[in-house]
Amino acid sequence: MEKTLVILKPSAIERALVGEVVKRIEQKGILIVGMKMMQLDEKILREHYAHLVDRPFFPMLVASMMTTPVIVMCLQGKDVVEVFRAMTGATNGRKALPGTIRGDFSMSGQQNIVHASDSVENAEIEIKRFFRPEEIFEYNARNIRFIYADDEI
Ligand code: IDP
Ligand code: MG
Repeated sequence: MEKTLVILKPSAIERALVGEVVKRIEQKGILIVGMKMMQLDEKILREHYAHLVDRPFFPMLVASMMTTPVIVMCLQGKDVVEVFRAMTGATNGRKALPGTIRGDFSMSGQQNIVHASDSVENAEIEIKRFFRPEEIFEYNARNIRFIYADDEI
């Protein structure tokens, strides 16, 4: 099944929102198949945010992502990339809709609680960037037949 990469950013750690985000993931019926705390460095952030390297806020973004350790997660589910992006909301927390993670917990364009892969292709690259293969666990929820219909699995 499809996988996506989520980062609980320093804004989630510092504001004690880890449980809140994990709760939403679990309640939705999305499976956590990898999860660990790590300290990001400039090398991995330059790679991860390569599409933003020329933007004026780039140095501030990189510095803020290194202020505390982060929690990286690999999530699994049907169409999970699109589903979790929708749960995340717009980049700027002030514009993100209420009900989304950013819409409910962020007032900032930068301190926006979570990163979520934006395409299946990028999810594959990002999972490899943050996890070793043995850190991703292949299993299924025992209640999977109550999360999905038989023809959705
Ligand atoms: P996304 O996180 O919604 O996919 P991206 O455009 O990929 O948004 O940007 C990555 C991260 O860079 C954002 O989540 C946010 O933390 C930061 N960022 C993006 N645009 C701005 C901005 O205009 N000012 C400050 N930080 C920004
Ligand atoms: Mg992005």
